[in-house]
Amino acid sequence: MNLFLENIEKVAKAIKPIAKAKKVIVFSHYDADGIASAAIFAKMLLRLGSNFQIKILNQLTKKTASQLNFSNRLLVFLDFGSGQLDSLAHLLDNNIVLIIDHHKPKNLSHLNLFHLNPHLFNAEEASSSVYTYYFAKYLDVKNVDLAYLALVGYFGDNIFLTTQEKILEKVLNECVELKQIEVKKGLKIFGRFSKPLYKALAQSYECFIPGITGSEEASVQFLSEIGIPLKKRENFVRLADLSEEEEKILASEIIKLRINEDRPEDIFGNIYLIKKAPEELKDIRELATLLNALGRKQYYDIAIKLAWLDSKVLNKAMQIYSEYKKELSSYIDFALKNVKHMENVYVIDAQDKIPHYAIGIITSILSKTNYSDKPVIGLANYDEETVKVSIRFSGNLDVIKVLKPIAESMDGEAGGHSNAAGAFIPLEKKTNFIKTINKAIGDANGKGSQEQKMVHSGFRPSLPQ
Ligand SMILES: [Mn+2]
Repeated sequence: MNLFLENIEKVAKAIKPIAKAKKVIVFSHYDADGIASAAIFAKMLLRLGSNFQIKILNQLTKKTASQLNFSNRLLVFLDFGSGQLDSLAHLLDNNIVLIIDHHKPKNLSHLNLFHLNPHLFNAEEASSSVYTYYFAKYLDVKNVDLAYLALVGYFGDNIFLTTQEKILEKVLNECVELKQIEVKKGLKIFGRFSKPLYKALAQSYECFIPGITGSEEASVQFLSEIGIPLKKRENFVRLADLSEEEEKILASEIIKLRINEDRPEDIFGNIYLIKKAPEELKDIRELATLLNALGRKQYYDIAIKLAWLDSKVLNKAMQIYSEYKKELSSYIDFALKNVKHMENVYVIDAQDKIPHYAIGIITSILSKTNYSDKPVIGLANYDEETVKVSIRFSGNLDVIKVLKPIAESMDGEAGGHSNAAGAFIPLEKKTNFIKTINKAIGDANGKGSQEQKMVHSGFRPSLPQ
């Protein structure tokens, strides 16, 4: 067993009596990984009979962290905390602090600190939900029924979708052995159970289908050309209704259309289905998407119950999700009309026209469609004096390396990964920030070789799933 997992086990055994004896406050991030992690941890604490509270935050900023005021508690930070450790230091003398996170950590040791982060153990990076699952399992083996949630968080943090870590294989094998997950080969298109196929194809934003994504008419036409019926017995056909043979035909026709994409065959692959989930939640990626939407709309209770596959909250969750998608659609329109073409970057300065919780998603969408040849930077008001910044680029440039020093030199803070990062900067520095980062990216491109990505022109992106 690897060193990091051994350490998770040790810490879980040490925390168990503390979680029973002390009041526990769990802080977690509002995205699918954070919510999946919180759902695992909460169920574990319920079973332990702990006295606890869950607090989901859209971000653990330095300011929020330094203002936390507790004593004699077990304070738990899931999916954040590692990067804000210096701002949490004041809590360490009078509390026990547990952090389970996978973002770049600050280094600090203290007798009362239990810090579980793969970077500290040279372990491969997965999602917080994966490590939280192993923590819960080592604390009490009956928590293995939560294994599927490790995967939900993993697929929610979709920056990992293309990597194949051993830890993913391990957790996946457990899920299959425990009969929680069924793995099938199929089209990785969102809405297998929940949408008419023609709509699912038109909205297949994650796996782009040239000529189809973005147009329901083109999608209907395409299906008729390849002989897949639009309706069966008066009902619109869903992907779930196709025979294996039909799905294969559909897949090979789609791959033909995608021949100029980076990896045309990527649209066909493993589909992970949660066996005991109601139909709408069966596909792990769909559940992750729902959790993400619920978190962003601040329906945290519903999100956690949904993660536990509680079908009583299903209708409400679907209703919130459809409202959320409508909102996103209007934000996409705004972004497309207002994107500024700068020398080395695209900029969407949304101010209060796009909420801070959506700016990252909108920036991602633009960067994966018409605007993939340069980094896309989105900015939205966070509070009266702070701006949230998102940067996305899948080309050959480590965006966090460029973003972090600039944000920090302007009294801001930054975090994230090489192709997706975010920052908070003071509002008054915004103009200067845009100028500085445009120049810095130009300088960075000059040094390294820059890979030009294909640009899809004249394409109107459809909604993210
Ligand atoms: Mn995460």
